Amino acid sequence: QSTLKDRLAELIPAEIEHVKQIRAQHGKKSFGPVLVDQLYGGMRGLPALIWDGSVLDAEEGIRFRGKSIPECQELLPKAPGGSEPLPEGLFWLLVTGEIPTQEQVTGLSRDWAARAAIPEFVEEILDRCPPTLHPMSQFSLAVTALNHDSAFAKAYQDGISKKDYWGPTFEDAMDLIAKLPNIAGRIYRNVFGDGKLPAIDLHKDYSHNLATLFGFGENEAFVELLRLYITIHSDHEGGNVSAHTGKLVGSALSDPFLAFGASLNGLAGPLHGLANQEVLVWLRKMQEKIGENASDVAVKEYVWSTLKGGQVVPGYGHAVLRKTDPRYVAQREFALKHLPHDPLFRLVGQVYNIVPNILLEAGKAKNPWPNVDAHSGVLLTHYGLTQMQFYTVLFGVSRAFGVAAQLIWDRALGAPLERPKSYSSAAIEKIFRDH
Ligand code: NMX
Ligand code: MLT
Repeated sequence: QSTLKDRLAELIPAEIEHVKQIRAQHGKKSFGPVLVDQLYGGMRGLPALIWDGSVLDAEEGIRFRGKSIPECQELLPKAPGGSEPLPEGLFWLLVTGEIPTQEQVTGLSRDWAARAAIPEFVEEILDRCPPTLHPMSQFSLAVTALNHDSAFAKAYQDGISKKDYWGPTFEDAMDLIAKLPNIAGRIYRNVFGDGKLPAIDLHKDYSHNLATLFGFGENEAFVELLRLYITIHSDHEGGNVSAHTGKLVGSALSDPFLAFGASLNGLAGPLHGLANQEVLVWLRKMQEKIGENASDVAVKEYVWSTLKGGQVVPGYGHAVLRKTDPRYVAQREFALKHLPHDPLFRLVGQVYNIVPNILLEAGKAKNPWPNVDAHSGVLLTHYGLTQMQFYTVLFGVSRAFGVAAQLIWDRALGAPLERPKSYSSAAIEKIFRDH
């Protein structure tokens, strides 16, 4: 059975030829006009990036290497007795486009567990952070500091040839993913517990170890939730803020730790990954204001008051999606199976029946339907992970999978420095003055 690195080494030469052929055949073809509105409008819909791990369809949602979430749930290897996909398998799929065997997935679990230790100075950085520093800022600090031992940065200093970039990038990508549980676990225990961490078990899978570090390793349903959670949050094509930032920073040949540290800073924004925290804050405020088991009328009034206050309803809307996010659906199905009577889950269901109609009536949001963040916090809360300021860290652990996979391919395919053209408003007026 080949390892992931062996398999990549086999795939890379053919993919280099494949890309050459695409560029020879289609390289000079236009992808359609660019509207001035797109320059001012956050580049919505502008085709600008290559991203192989996943593609997002506005109606259908995400497909990882062509596979929908239900297909991944069916096809990817599971833990013994489990029914959710192991994120190890999803990473193999993102990197190679192939479904791995159980043995290959176990190999990745072992490899990541063996690489999981973080340097002592990174532990000290985290231990010195005030508990009032947001967990995402701590996370980004620690990931950036891992650059100290980057194989890519060292190889570059030693004069590595361009054609060999992918090897040390692969090693850094694997180290990055492997070390995130110890970083996330340490932040969680420092901020919300007594700072003491159990050791990684070299024979357990990634999600089991992550759950153990948080103190929930004995709860098999929670471990299953983490497997699903990491899988569905891993990748959402290339244009979202965290993925695009990682690719952009990586294009300067900053190593994967620097690149993904930058991704995390983008994920920490409330319109992106922080929305999972914001949803819980918003639901709790709603409960304080109108009580638990509130009527539909009271919930409607609360939603309108949010909009009238000039705020967004967190967890709703999307820059690309125009239907309910299949990641929301996957989490809803998990909840229906494992926690159908949870009161907060019932509130999320009530909100789902109410918010889209209000957003439609308000008439601004292009997509009134829920996104992934509308559901994730409720599931974590159910199992006792109630500290909402921590939720985006879990999104960050997951997003490393997608960004790392693309960074490996970018270096393998010799992706150039990203440097699009910008214009001033004065320049745009000048260009179109005579038209
Ligand atoms: N609540 C209230 N207003 C909204 C919402 C919402 N959930 N979604 C969009 N709008 C508004 C938006 O603020 C904008 O208003 P204005 O014209 O005054 O600037 C208008 O509707 C048009 O926005 P869209 O073109 O529909 O959305 P856009 O592509 O600009 O932004 C989001 C997408 C996701 C940033 C936006 O829908 C939003 O702010 N949602 C709430 C925050 C959220 O859930 N973010 C998480 C996204 C998923 N993730 O994990 O990253
Ligand atoms: C994501 O998972 O990155 C979010 O849904 C945001 C996006 O795709 O733009």
